[in-house]
Amino acid sequence: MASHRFSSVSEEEPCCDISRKTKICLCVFFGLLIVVVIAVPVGILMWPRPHKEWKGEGTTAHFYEILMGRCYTYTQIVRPELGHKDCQKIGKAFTSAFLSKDPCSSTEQDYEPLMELTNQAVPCNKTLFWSKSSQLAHDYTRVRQNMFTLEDTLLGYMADGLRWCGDSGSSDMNYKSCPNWREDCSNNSFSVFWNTVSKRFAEDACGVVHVVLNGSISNPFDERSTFGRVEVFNLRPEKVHRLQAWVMHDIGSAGSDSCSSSSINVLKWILKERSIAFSCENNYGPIRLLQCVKNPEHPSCRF
Ligand code: N1C
Repeated sequence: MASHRFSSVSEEEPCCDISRKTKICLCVFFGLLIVVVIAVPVGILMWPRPHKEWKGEGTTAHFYEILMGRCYTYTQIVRPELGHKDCQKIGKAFTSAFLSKDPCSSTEQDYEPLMELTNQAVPCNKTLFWSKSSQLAHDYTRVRQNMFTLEDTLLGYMADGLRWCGDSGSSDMNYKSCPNWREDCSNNSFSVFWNTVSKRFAEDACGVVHVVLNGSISNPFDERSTFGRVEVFNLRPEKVHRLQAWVMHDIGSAGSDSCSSSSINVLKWILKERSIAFSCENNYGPIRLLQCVKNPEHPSCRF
């Protein structure tokens, strides 16, 4: 009997050992299976995908910080009279307009919340447009502080000279490349922004409005420029009485008849059709003086 009991125990032990090992093996197996079936696909989905490559320069480094810094500088120092603007909200609305979105399918609606947070009245007779004459126009408003280019308003001031874009497959900005207007797509986040804010800037203008044009290039008025495509067509004839053009030649460049050139005639004609009066002056004195400050020795600057 004793020998029978002994032999039955010794027969069971190897059997129990095997089943414990088997259980451990099964646990490890199912554990691994869960990792493979769940964790790997989740990991793949969550893994940051490389941004698409575009032909244009990528988002400006420290874009958000620059935007915020400029917003506070403008509202606290440059134009404190503008009153309270919520820079945190403005910054969020700016980035929400393009982050996690296809940078080639940007729309005016994307920028609508940003536009609402940054509305700003420019006094009548004080709007200054420019085309291919950015430096000169801004030199002028720097000294004529009561005149405004778009970059002298909050939103233009914040965005001036920056580049930005996002990607539909990522919540980050693309710092490597952004779509170019010519080579990639026209509805890119950057161009749509300038079209949208330029449109509002023109719609809001009133009284006599001004434009600085570059008389040293073949077409001082370019119908494909933002000024020629967007701003001229969004002036409101019921409140804009006249457009005054100042066609400026670089110091030392030949020719002084730009106001009678064919491209300026096109501008005149478009405005006539829109019932807005037009006047034009070559080398407007006060702006000429600014050019001369930079070129005091030039013969044309000897008054
Ligand atoms: O295409 P443009 O000039 O005629 O645009 C200038 C015109 C101005 O009157 C502004 O109100 O349109 C507005 N505007 C800007 O304020 C602006 N700041 C920076 C348009 N574009 C602006 N930028 C960038 O310069 C933007 O990248 C755009 O494509 C250029 C346009 O410059 P431009 O051809 O000399």
